[in-house]
Amino acid sequence: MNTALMVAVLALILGIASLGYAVYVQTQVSSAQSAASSLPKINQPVQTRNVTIDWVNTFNSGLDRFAPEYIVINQGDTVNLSFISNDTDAHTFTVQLPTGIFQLNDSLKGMTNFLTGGTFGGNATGCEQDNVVVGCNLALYSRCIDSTGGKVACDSTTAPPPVTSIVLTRGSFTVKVAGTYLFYCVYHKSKGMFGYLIVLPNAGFTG
Ligand SMILES: [Cu+2]
Repeated sequence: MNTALMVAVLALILGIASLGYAVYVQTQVSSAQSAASSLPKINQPVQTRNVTIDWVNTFNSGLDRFAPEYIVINQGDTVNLSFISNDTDAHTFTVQLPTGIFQLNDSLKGMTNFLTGGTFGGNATGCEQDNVVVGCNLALYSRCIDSTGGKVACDSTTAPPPVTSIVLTRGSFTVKVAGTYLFYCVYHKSKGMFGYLIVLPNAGFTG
């Protein structure tokens, strides 16, 4: 088999595998929705939930994933979200809510933009809450580690490459409409870096 044919066959196999995964996830969500609709509404006081979500390489596949891939809350709940990344690629947590886009952007100077192959020249500015641009607070919550294990400023020009970043961004949102919302990374959505925010119908929410 010549190289071009092998590449084509491999691409086909990978395509089928990723399509199968997407169908599997959708099937799981659809069955979850139908299962939820057959249950009585829950009746819980609204609450604030502290949720941490990480970037991972699932099963050493080399593919970017969120961990966890599901967040389950009750209608009316507020989520205080912490989004952690220790990759050299940039990642976002992005979700379209009824109130607008909510986005945390774990991108730092020196990180790779997967979509362009370029490198970010400055810290992220793409953080939004209810469609309004807000500060990403990256400088406050991030730290970078150089090759000797020492902590250095993430925008340090003296930090020897490769620099491993541990980035933490925080934000909060409230969801008043029950449903299933897709969250994703704008850079790696096509590679499967997405998950679902499930908001259960809640009679205890009267707002
Ligand atoms: Cu990503």
